Amino acid sequence: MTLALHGFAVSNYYNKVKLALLEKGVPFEEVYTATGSTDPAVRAASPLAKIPFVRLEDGRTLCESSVIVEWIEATHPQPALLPADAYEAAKVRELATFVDWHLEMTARQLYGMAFFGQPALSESNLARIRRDLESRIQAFRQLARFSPYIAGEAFTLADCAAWVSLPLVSMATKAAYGEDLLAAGGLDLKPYMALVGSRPSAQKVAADRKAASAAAAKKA
Ligand SMILES: N[C@@H](CCC(=O)N[C@@H](CS)C(=O)NCC(=O)O)C(=O)O
Repeated sequence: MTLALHGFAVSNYYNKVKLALLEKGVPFEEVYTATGSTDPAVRAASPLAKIPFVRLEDGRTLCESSVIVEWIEATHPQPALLPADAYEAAKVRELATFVDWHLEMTARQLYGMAFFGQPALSESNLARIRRDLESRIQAFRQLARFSPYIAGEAFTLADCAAWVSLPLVSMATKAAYGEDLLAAGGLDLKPYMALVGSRPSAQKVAADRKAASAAAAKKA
């Protein structure tokens, strides 16, 4: 059995794991799995029915994208996506944590109205989320290096998190506030997105995401 990546190709967290697998050249198959599944096999693998999760070659499972990419790094160390130095590796994890938990999860509150046609949030919620994002974007800027990769000279796990999620923060804030809060906060993502986007792994993720979005739009 091959390693199976469960989820779908428009999900940023799915694509974070997919990017790491492709960078490492780990063979894997993709298994479409929707969120919120009540299938006992899905619930056994991912108790909150979130995606992504993986089923290993021997049938064991793991959920949570950061846990999965750490497992990939530990079992397939080359090419390394974490620095050998323990402190530098922790700095990479620090950045990935800021992207996932402080930027993306905060912006995620806007996705319903920004991307899925749900009613607009209340003015007070919009103002609270904006305040949170503005301060978190400055905190992130303090840590992010963009020299040229997010944690320095090498492509790392922090780039797997950033490349898939930072554009969503831009798009969601633009839709909700009429202003890209990352750009307004002094972050020009374009050169970074293009740099990572030129990697074969990222090109595959982007092409698959585009095809999956087009198929979903057609179905809708
Ligand atoms: N912390 C989780 C977040 C995963 C996540 O939120 N995935 C979304 C899809 S992009 C999902 O499953 N949403 C459905 C839900 O939260 O119930 C991870 O890093 O894997």
